[in-house]
Amino acid sequence: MAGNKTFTMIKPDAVRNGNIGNILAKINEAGFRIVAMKYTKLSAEKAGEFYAVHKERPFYGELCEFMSSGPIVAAILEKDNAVEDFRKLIGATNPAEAAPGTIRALYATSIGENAVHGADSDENANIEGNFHFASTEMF
Ligand code: DAT
Ligand code: MG
Repeated sequence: MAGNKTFTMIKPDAVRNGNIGNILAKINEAGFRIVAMKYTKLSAEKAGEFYAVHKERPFYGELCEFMSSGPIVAAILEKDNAVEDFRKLIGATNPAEAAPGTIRALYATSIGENAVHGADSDENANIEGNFHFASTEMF
């Protein structure tokens, strides 16, 4: 059975472009409840740890540099079928391929700077949520 929580980050490009409010509004309109949320910044080392699954990919260095280039908003979200529904809401990794109306179609600038992160499985949602939040920060 699909779980009811996912993990997201509003990435440094979207924060710099003033889109925190717009993105949170889309998340809210889509029926997600915020379980935990913080405005924070990743060190290059922490970004590297978060994206360790991609460390053999050619874009890994660029990805870690970008994700530590400015503040982000990290959040745990709750809804039925959260992981899959949130991936639908954000759209494809490459904004040029993201469906109209999705968060990446609206606010991403490029495949590397694509406005939001969304966990890709229940297991990763749990790992990523625990990476950013202590259980006492979840409501
Ligand atoms: P997603 O974020 O849609 O789950 P992913 O897990 O494949 O995509 O990649 C993680 C992030 O890495 C992605 O959001 C942006 C960056 N990335 C992926 N493919 C890339 C590429 N071809 N060039 C540059 N950055 C890339
Ligand atoms: Mg991914």
